[in-house]
Amino acid sequence: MPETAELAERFEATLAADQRIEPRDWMPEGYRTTLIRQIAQHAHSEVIGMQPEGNWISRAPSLKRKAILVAKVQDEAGHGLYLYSAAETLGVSRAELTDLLHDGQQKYSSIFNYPTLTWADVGAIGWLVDGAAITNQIPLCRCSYGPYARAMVRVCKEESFHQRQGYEILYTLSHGSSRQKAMAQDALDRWYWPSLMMFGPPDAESTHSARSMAWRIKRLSNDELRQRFVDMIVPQAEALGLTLPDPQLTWNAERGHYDHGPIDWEEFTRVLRGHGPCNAARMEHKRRAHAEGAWVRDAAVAYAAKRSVEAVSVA
Ligand code: FAQ
Repeated sequence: MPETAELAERFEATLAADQRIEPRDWMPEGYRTTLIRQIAQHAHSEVIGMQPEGNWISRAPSLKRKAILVAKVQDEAGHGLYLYSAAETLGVSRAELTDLLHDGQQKYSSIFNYPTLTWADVGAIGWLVDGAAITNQIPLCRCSYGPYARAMVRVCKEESFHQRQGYEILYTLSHGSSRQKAMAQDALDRWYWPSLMMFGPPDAESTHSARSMAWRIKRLSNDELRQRFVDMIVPQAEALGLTLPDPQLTWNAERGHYDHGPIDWEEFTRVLRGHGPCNAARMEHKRRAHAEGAWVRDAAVAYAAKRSVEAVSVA
């Protein structure tokens, strides 16, 4: 059995060669716990993220829109499952992670604490929230931890469909009647700044970035990703004929990027502390749905036990 120092050397050499760490490989405890924290938070976000859009399934304006939205919301559930499975390879169960979320010891993304007031919000979520999610997740396809990186490949493909459907909803509204266009603009006004907050605090205040980047979990910093996102959506907003609600947004020819105005980090902190517009409602709904689903989990466990007894008696 190799000594810890030798195992640590192998771990660092694997990272330096840009190869993947796999579940059976030795890894430092901090690497494991950082991954569990990030993957669990990501999984919880996908699951809680079903609520704002789920709110519109029964009110989607046509059967086609309803079918698309149902498929999208189901995709988010699937993403949650891939991510819980990736976390399980690190030695923690989905049930444990769910308990940690319910106890308030783990988080989900700040963005899902905002309400969906109109149909245009479904478009804004698809365009901006899925757009931000893809911007963040494409580099995660090169994350050093194999199961997380591989889960991201499929998730990104699905998110890109989600982003297009959101953009298409907003495009239709913004090219419709003046009331529809105003509804699209109102949704953009409310979702723009929270979507910039999704990338996390500024680099100088990001507690985990330096370590996570050294371990090649994160490939780009919070601010780099936020910048990519802003640069991507400015021309898209122009094509929609909508205005991003930031009077300070200007092209900086020297940097080759858009400069944006200040983000309200106090609002971000408030939301993270549980005081956003929907934190309490989201968690209340999640805990209730989990309790109401207990009989399904019990039935699945009983069925699996019965099948394993039958398998033993046949053998
Ligand atoms: N919300 O040191 P950093 C989606 C926390 S998926 C809440 O910079 P890190 C799909 C952070 O945990 C959206 N908390 O942290 C979808 C830490 O707290 P702690 C989710 C946040 O991890 C679309 C503290 O602040 N995506 O939308 C947030 O290095 C539509 C310090 O921050 C992912 O989770 C936040 N926004 O970087 C579903 C992607 N930002 O633990 C349905 C994977 C930061 O020390 C509908 N995650 N915090 O108490 C990541 O890439 C990273 O975890 C970051 C944060 C970039 C989010």
